[in-house]
Amino acid sequence: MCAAGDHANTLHWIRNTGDVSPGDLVLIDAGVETDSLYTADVTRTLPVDGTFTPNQRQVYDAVLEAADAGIAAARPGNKFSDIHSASIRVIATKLHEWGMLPDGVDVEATLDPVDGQFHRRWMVHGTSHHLGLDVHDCAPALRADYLDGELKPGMVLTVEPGLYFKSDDELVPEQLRGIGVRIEDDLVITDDGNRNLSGALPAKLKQWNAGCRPVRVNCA
Ligand SMILES: [Mn+2]
Repeated sequence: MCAAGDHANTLHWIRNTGDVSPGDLVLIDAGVETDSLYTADVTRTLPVDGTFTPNQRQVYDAVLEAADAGIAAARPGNKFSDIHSASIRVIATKLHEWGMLPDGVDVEATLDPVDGQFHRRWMVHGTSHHLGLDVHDCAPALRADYLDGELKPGMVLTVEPGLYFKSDDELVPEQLRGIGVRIEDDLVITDDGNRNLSGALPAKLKQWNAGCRPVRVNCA
């Protein structure tokens, strides 16, 4: 899926249409299925003309921080849902800093599963899904086995927080409207943490500065 500008705020812009204009971001969510039938999908969000505006950078850095927090929580012994909890806490904290939560609602209040969840307006999906023979592998599994299931070495899953500020959303500060960002990596859980299978795809400026470039993947 490829979406530029405000189209990135539609979760699955499967029309893959629209102008790619200087000054906009382009969001590319790329999935593959190999000859073995195993699947994967990764997402990167890039500035079309090579440079983030300060507002785009603000949103991108928030999503990147949420991704790092989710990746840090992806280790054996944690629950699958701990990844989402870690990422969504960062998202909620940023939205609170930016004054986007209702008056009197702090981070803990919005994270309350029953009376909160105001932040979900701008990240309406979960942070992770398993990868396997289905790109959303085992998604219909019972909560006890999936969300509440324990992470174990060999499991492969995504971490993909995002923030989506539609151009006509009047609850979003005007300067942030029209910006949509998602960063998605694929991890394998190891004995002592995880290995980022898509880490060679730069998500951070320092990776570019260090000369890191996307690698060619041979699926044969
Ligand atoms: Mn995905």
